[in-house]
Amino acid sequence: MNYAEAGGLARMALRGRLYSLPAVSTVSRRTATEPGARSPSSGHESLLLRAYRGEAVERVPVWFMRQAGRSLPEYRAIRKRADLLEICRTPDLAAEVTLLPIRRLGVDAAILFSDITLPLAAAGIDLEIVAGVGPVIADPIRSAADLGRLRPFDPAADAPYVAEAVRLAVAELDVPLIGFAGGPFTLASYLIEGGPSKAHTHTRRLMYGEPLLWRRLLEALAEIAVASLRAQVAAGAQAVQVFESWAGALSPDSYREFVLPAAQRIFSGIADLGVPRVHFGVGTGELLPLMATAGADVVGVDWRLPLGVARKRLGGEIPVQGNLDPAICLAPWEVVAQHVDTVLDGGGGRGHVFNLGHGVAPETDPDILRRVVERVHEHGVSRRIAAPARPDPPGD
Ligand code: 1CP
Repeated sequence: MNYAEAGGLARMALRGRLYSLPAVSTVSRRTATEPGARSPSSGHESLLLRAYRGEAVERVPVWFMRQAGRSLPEYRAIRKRADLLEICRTPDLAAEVTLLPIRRLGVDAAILFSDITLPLAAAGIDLEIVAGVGPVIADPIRSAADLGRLRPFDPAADAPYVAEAVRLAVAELDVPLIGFAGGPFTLASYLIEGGPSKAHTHTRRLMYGEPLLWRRLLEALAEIAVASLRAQVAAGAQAVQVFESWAGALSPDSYREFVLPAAQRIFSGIADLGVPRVHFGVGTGELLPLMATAGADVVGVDWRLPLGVARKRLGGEIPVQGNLDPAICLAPWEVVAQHVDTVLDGGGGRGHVFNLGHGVAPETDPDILRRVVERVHEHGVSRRIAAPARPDPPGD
């Protein structure tokens, strides 16, 4: 039996087991804490973790950012009964939503169902996630006095349901669970703007105009991320991703001066845990050389750069994750398939985890995502996987 067949059988077995779970919110609380429960380390030899470490793999692993919510009908059904933060605060539900894409799409990793702004709410910020808008903060943070409202985050006391959701999900998973946190610039933007923003004008004004206050805010946000990620890993998450989604709003010089130190603090603050650390942002083509110095093991790349070029900008050594344009998944299948192959070829096999260049668009047909996974599984056995050297793209 070749690897692809073995993988297919394993996946069928996994799907069979997961499909046999009742539909919603029935993950047993007991299962996760029983001594016989599957150990969180069971996925250590998984494709995902090996690819994140830059080791040779039999095929390219694949998962999707924002795979757990958004486009899945099962998720929408759950959302009719509970709002987003309620799901996050109810471990059975959060674990259940985390498992949905594993069942339906056959991806090689799960990502915890939560939100990057949840630790802020748990650390004293009056925050609501408004349907169709995103996180909205009643009283934005724009002064030293405002900063006092952001207290340190103690995951065990402030958000024990997160660790419980991780334990419940991990007990059911045969693939690694990825924990995550918001990057300091991205979280600062929500706190300062009071909600989603395209221009991040208040944020940049404060950054340039009140650099000391900015630094204190970013240090506080870095500590929140470290605490949150450490708690998720202690509960069983086997890799972590820092979503610095909006860092692309900055020039390289501004990123270096105002954000990089906090990013470095996050990655050094979790280095001893030994789990792969992914650093992702959107529109970060010009920031990649700096992001390579933040201390992550893997850098996520959006769809604006060919992966070969991204690798070169990253110095050629760091594994990459990405980078299919999420909008391509809205096109006819033949178009999608062609672009999947282009990403796989550009990724060069080794040290590549297939993903979208940003989150799944809500209107995506989950069946297209399932076919993308199948295609990556079939075609992601790169000729170059066994080759020691990564491709060296011509020019930049
Ligand atoms: O797969 C998953 O969906 C896992 C859970 C998850 C993750 C990884 C959610 C649930 N949010 C996130 C991360 C997140 N949240 C990011 C980083 C990823 C990215 O860049 O897309 C960001 C920026 C947020 C903030 C946020 N939360 C937004 C974006 C608003 C903006 O500024 O444009 C939105 C719309 C939310 C709400 C939210 N969080 C999660 C879901 C599924 C939703 C959609 C709303 C809902 O279903 O009610």
